[in-house]
Amino acid sequence: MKTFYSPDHLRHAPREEFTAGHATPAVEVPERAERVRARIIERKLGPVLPPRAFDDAPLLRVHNGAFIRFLDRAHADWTTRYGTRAGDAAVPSVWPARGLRTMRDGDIESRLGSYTFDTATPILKGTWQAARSAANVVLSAAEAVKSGEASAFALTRPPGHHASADLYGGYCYLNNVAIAAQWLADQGARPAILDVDYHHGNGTQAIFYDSSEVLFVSIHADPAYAYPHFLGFADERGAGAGEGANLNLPLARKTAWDGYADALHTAITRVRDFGPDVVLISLGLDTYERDPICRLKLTTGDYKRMGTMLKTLGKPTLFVFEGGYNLEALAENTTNVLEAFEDR
Ligand code: OKP
Ligand code: ZN
Repeated sequence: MKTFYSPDHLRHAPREEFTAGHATPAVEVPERAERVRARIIERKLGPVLPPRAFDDAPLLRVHNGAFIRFLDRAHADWTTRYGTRAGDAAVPSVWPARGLRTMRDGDIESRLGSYTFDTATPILKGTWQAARSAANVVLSAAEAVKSGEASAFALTRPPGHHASADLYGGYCYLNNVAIAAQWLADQGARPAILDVDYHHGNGTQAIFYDSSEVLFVSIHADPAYAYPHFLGFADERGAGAGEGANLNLPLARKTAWDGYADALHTAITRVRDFGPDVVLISLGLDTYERDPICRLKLTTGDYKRMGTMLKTLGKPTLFVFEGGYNLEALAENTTNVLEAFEDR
């Protein structure tokens, strides 16, 4: 299997995030992708290839143009406003909640508050370059699958599935999997997205909620107790033409493989019924039993079982890297899923 990877992700190196009102060490760190890349090479899973440069058109099919310009300029605007006294990370402290006015062309504070929904997603000097290169990575991997590869892995960082057309958050800036799915649909394909990250892919869901062209299925910790808290419930089934093309399968705390496999079976059945000609997997490994920020109970061996089950779909498959924060186990868990797709 070909892996696509850009070292530009190293430019996005958060040091801390705000959790429950205090600063905690960041978990979405460069070492994540570096460990996975090293393990892919060790296990001889296939070549690790640089992306080619795509223009902005595929990004603009999914994201709002003003949002993209904002992301590109936000850190410079923050530095102009505050110099270094506010630290390197642009993070808002106020939001246009109910009754307040969204200000997408206001000053930097107004724009940060209008374009994000949490305090966990800092904009650093190199964030835009990293996110923009991740879009090239996922598009290059989509192009490989489109040209006949049975599968490909986009080793994207930062992740993407929490970002919607004009909102970033949850460590995500551009929605990598959505950009690839829309690009594939624009090439005439019929894509289905299956999101197995611990967290609901609220951004991906929102982007395709009204669409019957792209199926979105997500297995995740119930938002009644887990991030992103405000989307991902079972009654969200799509709207308008997209009615029925969205399926959420929320899980109880501490669900282990047996319960997980039931949901995965339901998800796979729905994907198969949709009749896709390409499947995109939002591959988060934070369902792992010793993930530092999550509460499901999958084991390292369970990721082989997951890969084997996904392979039964028998479709060209694009894996897109999302979450997973246990640095000791992340690379093994990731390659366990991917290796099930290798015929050897
Ligand atoms: C990104 B991905 C929770 C603080 C915020 C953000 C989690 C983002 C997960 N107390 N946590 O889906 O793995
Ligand atoms: Zn996650």
